[in-house]
This record gives sequence, C-alpha cells and structure tokens, in this order.
Amino acid sequence: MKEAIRSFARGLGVDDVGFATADDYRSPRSPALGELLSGARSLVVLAYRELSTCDSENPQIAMNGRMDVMAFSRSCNYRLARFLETECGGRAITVPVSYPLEMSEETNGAVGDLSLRHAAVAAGLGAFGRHNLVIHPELGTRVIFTAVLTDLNLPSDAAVTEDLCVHCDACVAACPGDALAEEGRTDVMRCIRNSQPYGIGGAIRFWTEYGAATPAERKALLRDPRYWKLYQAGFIGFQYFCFRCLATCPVGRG
Ligand code: B12
Ligand code: SF4
Ligand code: SF4
Repeated sequence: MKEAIRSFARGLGVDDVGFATADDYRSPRSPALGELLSGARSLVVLAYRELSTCDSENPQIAMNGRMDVMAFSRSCNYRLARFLETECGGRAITVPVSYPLEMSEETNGAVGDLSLRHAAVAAGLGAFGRHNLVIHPELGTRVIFTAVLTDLNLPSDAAVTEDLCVHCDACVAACPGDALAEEGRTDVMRCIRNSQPYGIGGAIRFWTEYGAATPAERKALLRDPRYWKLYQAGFIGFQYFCFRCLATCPVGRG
C-alpha cells in the first residue's frame, strides 16, 4: 500500500514522500498524535522544494514564494488525504505548513499541533542541522514539509543516519537576529522579532501606542508604514521578513 500512496503523492508533483509510524514520531513539546486523530497510527510526510524566491532581497517576492508553496501544499495534502480515505479505506487528517496555529500566551504562538521537523526526521526525509532545521539529502535546507496523519498502518521509512550538516556555521553568521548563537536551540523570540516584525508582537506594540495617543497622533499613526504592513498581514496572514538560515545553507546546492 505504501508504494501506491508514494506514487500517488509523487504524481501530484511533491518532491519527496516519507512514512513514519506514530511510535517513531518523537516531538518533546508537541501534543500526542492521538489528540489530533483518535487511533492515529502513521504519518505520510510530504517535502516541497522552496523556490529561489528565498534569495530575494525584496520581502514581498520572498514571502510570495512561500505563499506559493503553502497554496500548492494545501492542495496536495487535501488530495492525498482524500486518496487515503477513498482508495485505501483509512481515516486521514491534514497538517498544514504552519497555519492555522494555536495562538495563546502559553505557546507564544510558536508551537505547532504537530512538529513537522520531527515528523520529517521520523519519516526518513532528513536530519537536523546546526540551524535547527531539517536538511534533506538532495534538497538541502530549502525544503518545506506538510503531513497527513492516518489510522492506516504504514511502516516507517529508513532514517537518515548521516550528519548532513557540514558545520560551516554560515547559518549562524547570517542570522540577523542572533537567534542561533546557542547550539541546539533557536532563540524563538529573537527570531520572531526579526523574521515577523508585523506579527502579534508588532501588532500589540502598535495598538498599545495607538491607545495612548492623542487624536492628532492617532491620525499620524494610521499613516505610519508600520500600520500599512500590519494591515496587509491582517488579511494575507503571517508574513516572514527573513529566510536567511534557510537560504544560506550550502548543503544540496552543488
Ligand atoms: C512555530 C514555528 C516557528 C516559530 C517558532 C520556532 C520553534 N520553536 O520551533 C518561529 C517563528 C520562530 C519559526 C521560525 C522559522 N521557521 Co518555523 N515553524 C513553526 C511551526 C509552525 C511549528 C514549530 C513547532 O512546533 N515548534 C515547537 C516544538 C516542536 O519545537 P521545539 O522542540 O521547540 O524545537 C526545537 C527542537 O526541534 C530543537 N532541536 C534541534 N535539533 C534537534 C534534534 C533533535 C533530535 C531534537 C529532539 C530536537 C532538536 O530545536 C528546535 C528549535 O528550537 C513549524 C511547522 C510545524 N507544524 O512543525 C514551522 C517550521 C519549523 N518552520 C520552518 C521554517 C523554514 C522557519 C524559518 C526559516 C522562517 C521562514 N522564513 O520560513 C525560521 C527558522 C528558525 C530556526 N532556524 O529555527 C519549517 C522548517 C523546514 C525545515 N527544513 O526544517 C517548518 C517545519 C515549516 C514547514 N512546514 O516546513 N518557526
Ligand atoms: S529566520 Fe532569520 S532571524 Fe530567524 S533564525 Fe533564521 S536567520 Fe535567524
Ligand atoms: S549553514 Fe552550515 S552549519 Fe548551518 S546547517 Fe547548513 S551546513 Fe550546517
């Protein structure tokens, strides 16, 4: 059954497909898989190449490349889940690239319902690098994941056992937020401040300032570029202004 599923997913145009049993998925901080789907037994993890848009100095172009992957992956995830339900007789649920995400003070809006990096590692699609991202053996770091969780019994693919990181520290040096200084840990708040300046933190700072402002100052604040960017993020969704650790890594780039 695994090969029929792999071939269906590859036919959708995804770059790689891996399988992991629920037992092999070990993510220390994420909820148990059974909370997402009762009787969950396996994960089908899909890998997508990130375009060269991540090299662009133009933040709109760089983010638009990610939005392209997000739109494509949403369709692939849904079609694969339908295949598992209609052709393989299982129950299936989809796990998105990043959003929707639980937004609360407890999680700081920084914990997914399922950790796709740990899922990708369990499914043999790569290994963690110095930047705490998963490096794929061929695609390198320029890879984004989604997953479909199912109650079908699908054995895990072989894990990647080599160290794919060449320990050049280019990612550490390129991080404008100094979020990778400590090995094995991303300083999440430093990363978010730099990579999502118009996320929830930026919105809270702006509206706090607005609340304390005089009517004349409020008028000026509504013409401030910060407000215009928050306004756009408000309906387009989360916007990344940094792709440096992903784009700088030389692995898989010839
Ligand atoms: C919330 C989130 C963020 C938050 C918080 C990050 C965080 N703490 O994990 C912020 C905004 C900071 C963020 C930043 C980025 N993110 Co992000 N993010 C997510 C999201 C939605 C959830 C992550 C999560 O649940 N984390 C919480 C728990 C599970 O993680 P944790 O245990 O704290 O994670 C640590 C361990 O993994 C540890 N670690 C490192 N090595 C090892 C090895 C082992 C064996 C173990 C057990 C642990 C471990 O380091 C991690 C980071 O501190 C995922 C999508 C998803 N659903 O998984 C994408 C995701 C992780 N992000 C991704 C990317 C690409 C980015 C950015 C490059 C931004 C961008 N422009 O795209 C940066 C990279 C930051 C970095 N170098 O670490 C990709 C990673 C792809 C890849 N190749 O690995 C993901 C998987 C999205 C996707 N669908 O592909 N992200
Ligand atoms: S996304 Fe940017 S700020 Fe965040 S860890 Fe990567 S390089 Fe640093
Ligand atoms: S940039 Fe260098 S140190 Fe960082 S993950 Fe890639 S190979 Fe490893």
